[in-house]
Formats: sequence, structure tokens, C-alpha cells
Amino acid sequence: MVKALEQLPISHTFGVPGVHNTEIYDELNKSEKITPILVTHEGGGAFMADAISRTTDNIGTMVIVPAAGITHALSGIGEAFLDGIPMLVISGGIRTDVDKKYQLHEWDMHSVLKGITKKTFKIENHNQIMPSIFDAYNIAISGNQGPVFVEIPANLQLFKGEVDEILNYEKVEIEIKNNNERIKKAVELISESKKIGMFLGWGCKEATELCVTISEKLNSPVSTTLQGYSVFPGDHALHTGMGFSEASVPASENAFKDVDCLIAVGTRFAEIPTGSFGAIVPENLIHIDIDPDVFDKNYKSKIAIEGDAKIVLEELLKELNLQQVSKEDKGLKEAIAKDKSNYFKEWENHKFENVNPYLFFKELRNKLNKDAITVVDDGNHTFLTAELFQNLKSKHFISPTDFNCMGYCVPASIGTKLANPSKQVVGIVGDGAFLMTGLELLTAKRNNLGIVIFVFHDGELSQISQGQEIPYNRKTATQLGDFKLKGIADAVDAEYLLLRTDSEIESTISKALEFAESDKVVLVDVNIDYQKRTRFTKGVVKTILKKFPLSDKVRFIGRAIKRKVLG
Ligand SMILES: Cc1ncc(C[n+]2csc(CCOP(=O)(O)OP(=O)(O)O)c2C)c(N)n1
Ligand SMILES: [Mg+2]
Repeated sequence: MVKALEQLPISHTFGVPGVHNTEIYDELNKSEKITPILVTHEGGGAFMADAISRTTDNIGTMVIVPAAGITHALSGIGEAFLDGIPMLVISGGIRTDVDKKYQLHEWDMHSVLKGITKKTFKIENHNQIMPSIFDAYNIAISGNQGPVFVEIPANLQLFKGEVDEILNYEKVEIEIKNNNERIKKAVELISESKKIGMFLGWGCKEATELCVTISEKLNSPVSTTLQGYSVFPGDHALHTGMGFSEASVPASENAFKDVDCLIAVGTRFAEIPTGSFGAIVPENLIHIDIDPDVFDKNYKSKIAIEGDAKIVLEELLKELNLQQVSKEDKGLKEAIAKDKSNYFKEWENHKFENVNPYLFFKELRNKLNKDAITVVDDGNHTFLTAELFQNLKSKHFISPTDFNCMGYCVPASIGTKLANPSKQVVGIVGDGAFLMTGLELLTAKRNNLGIVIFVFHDGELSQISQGQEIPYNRKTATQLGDFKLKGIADAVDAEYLLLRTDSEIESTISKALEFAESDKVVLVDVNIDYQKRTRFTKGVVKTILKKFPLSDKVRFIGRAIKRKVLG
């Protein structure tokens, strides 16, 4: 098992040992290449593994116990599955060499994992160990990437067995489709169209340069998905923001209004970046994706091209050059810059009682290195980050997106720092999400990881409570109550900093980054002010309500008015 794992790009494994995997742990302990990391909870371990896959070319790997380890890890496995992140999940298994029932952890894991992984393997003999691990890895990294599960029964670990040979890992060559005809047609369509827009998802993560070159050639506005927020540089003059619906920032919404041909690459047009499917996509849609399943699901494509984003975009650029197709800038860059600056001014001038999110993100960008990695969670803070924080490099902003699982940020920041020790790693997390996995900071402390976690401490599950405010005029089960973040920092021996007002932003961020530089775990308690809504929240609420049947719309609005008047 470990000989196989050592041949793959694996730097760490995550998990908690138990009687079904201590043999593997003992072998990992001897490994010079792989470091096994003890986690506090396997759910956190899965997010750590996920973050390694997102921010490096390595694959995040778990070694956990059967049944209970698996159910704890499911949240992270689910996130990796829906976000298309490769992961190896290895668990021990109950003994297959005894005739006893009701063994410890005896439970059919495969039936649950079947729906949340690309494939599951149950190893039956020693000869299957190496090929199963190699197969699992190849499946995890190919096509639409995702997690793969391997169960290895305890008896195969405890007892000796002969294997025919020690295998050497061989990479599978990907089959490259011939898309010549479709590329030619796409270029024709681009050439005939007046204004091109580009919409980029996580699938473009290795194709940033190509995306930049093509967008400049076509003078097209570029918007991204949330998960793919990093694939196009945030400081580029053609970058508009996340999505292009009424749930997007004005720069995006305006720049895409008159787009008559959209090139969408490495995206599935899922709910978040389309503003709950409110985005209007032109008839001339060129959709490029590695997974042909995603075509024509939410928006009908005129030309669908199956393939890896980098390969297809290379071909597309070649053809654009050959046909000498380009578009002029008709004041687009200026308009984007103006919309962005006006939006930021709106935030800057708003009267906040506590910390102004815009000033926070502006200063954070100022203080961070260009290659700092930002990790977010799910909540209001996520959309604030996407609207107000500029990310500069691909795979340097990561977020739990389509499974949308709270509790991601702290463990994912840990995985990110383990795999990127020389880069600054900062997490931005809501207080509710922090409470779910915050004790994982102990794992950071144990490994002397200099990470900074900014907790947006508003006392609410805000992304949901904001949505309750108008329709219900009640905040049911979304109030967290008072808790002392300092107590948690003390418990895990982390540095604690309190950020109370705008005047403390600069000094607190500086101090936090300084602590992290000397390998200290830092928890910053941010007295954030959430009174101003994001465009995302306002836009999505409007879009969803618009699509309600008339009678329900009336009922909802009627109830809101009644509760506003009567309380
Ligand atoms: C595991 C899980 N439970 C519930 C939700 C629903 N949900 C989405 S955002 C959110 C609020 C998050 O609150 P907090 O972490 O405090 O962040 P804030 O919105 O206040 O920034 C909730 C409850 C979810 N996405 N994931
Ligand atoms: Mg909160």
C-alpha cells in the first residue's frame, strides 16, 4: 500500500488511526516521502485533503477507519465530489478471513460512497493492492475529477501474502479529441458576433494565460464562477467579477448586457454563479467542458466542444490567429473600471458601526503577497470576498462551492499551508462555520502552521438570517448567541487578536501576518458589520421571487407586509 502511495504525488495523508488501519500508519511512519497527519475530526481531514488537491498538483489523501471514519469524512468527500476535486479515500476494512458477523465498524460503506465518489474498490487479496491504488488515482484525476474510495481489509494488512511483482506506476495518456470542425465553427461565430463575453469556471485553472490572451484579442469582458474566481486575474482590466446576472457586481452586470456571443469554459452554469439561474445567456453560446454531460443542461449551446480547457483554448487561439479574428475595445475597459470604482465607493461611503468589510478587504490585499492563498467558507463572508477582494493568481482562492459545506475554511487552510509552506495562507470564515470545525486549529498548532484565520464574528448565521429578515420578519434558529473566541484560541494555544474598528484594520492585519510569519497560528476576531447587503444576496432573492407562481408570490409578499406591520 505505502509503496504504491509513494509513487503517486502524495505529500500527506489525513485521518485518525484505529484498529483497522494501524498497520498502514506504521508503514507511513517509516515513509520518507509521505507524512501522516492526525486530524481532530475526519470531516476536517477531508477538507484538508481537498485543499491539497486544489492548491497543488498533488492529490489529497485520507487514511481513515471504516464506518465511523467514513461517515465523519462524508462532508469533505461530498464537497470534492460536487466540486470536481480529486481525492483518494483509503480506509481499513473489517476482516474477511473470519466467519464472524457483527465485527466492529461492520457496515456496507460502498453503498453510501457509490453516490458520492467516482468509484469504490474493495481489495480482496495482496495482489490487488498496488493496481487498485493506481487505478483509483487514475480515475480520480481524469475527466471530471473527483474522489475515489479504496477499502483494504485488516487481515490483508496484518498477515503476510505473496505478490507477483512490485508494480511501477504508469500514467494513463488522455485521449485528445479532434475538435477541428467545431473550433472552426466557433471562430466563425465569434467573427460574426459584435461583442464576445467569456465566462470561466474552475476547469480553466491551468489555462489562465490562454484566457488572458484570448480575452484581450477579443476585448471581451471576463466573469468567473465562484469556484473559478481565481482563474482570471482580479487586477486585469477585463475582469468584471463573479457571474453576470443581477446577482453580480455592476461591472459584470453591465459589461455582459449587450454580449451577443458567450464563450463559457470549464463551467456547468450551476446555481451560484448564475445567480440562481437568473443569468441571461445569448443564443450564441460556445460551451467548452471536459465533461460532455454538462452541455445543454441549464443553457442551450450553439456549439459544444468537449475537452480539457487548456487544450481546446490552445486550438481556439490558433484558429483565431489563423483567421485573424480580433475585436476592438469600444470603451469597455474604461466602463469596467468606472463601475468597479463606483461600487467600491458605495461601500467606502456607507456608514458602518463596526468594521467596514470593504476597508478590511482593501487592506488585506495591500498587506498580502501576490501569491498568498485565500480560503473561504460558505456564508455572507464568501460573497463579500468575491465582491470586494481581489485575487491575483489561479488556484490561490478556494471555496466550498456546489456541495456548499460549512466548516471548510479552517481545515482547508491547514491543508493549504501544509502543501504550500512558503506562501501566506489566510482563511476568512463566518462565526457559525468556524464553530463547526474550528477546533481543527489544534492540528495547525501541532504542526506549527503559520496561518491566519479571520473570523467574521457577527453572532448570526447571516447568509440565512438575512434571507429570513424580509419574508418572515423572524430570525428562527439563526442566532448563535454569545461565545468567546478567545477561549478557543487559548484552548489551542493560538495567538488571538481582536479587530474592533476600522482604525485597527491596518495594525491588526500587520500583526496577524507577522505572527504567522513566525509559524504561529493566529485567530483574528473581526467585529464585522454586515448591515450592507451584497449584490449577490439582493440579486438572488429578487430572481427567486420573480420565478414564483403568482399566487405564491402574492402570499409571500402579503405575509411579509403583514408581519412588518403587526410584528
Ligand atoms: C453544513 C451546512 N449547514 C448549513 C448550511 C446553510 N448555510 C449556508 S450559509 C449559512 C450561514 C453561515 O453562517 P456563518 O458561518 O456565521 O457565516 P455568515 O453568513 O454569518 O458570514 C448557513 C447556515 C450549509 N451551507 N452547510
Ligand atoms: Mg456569522
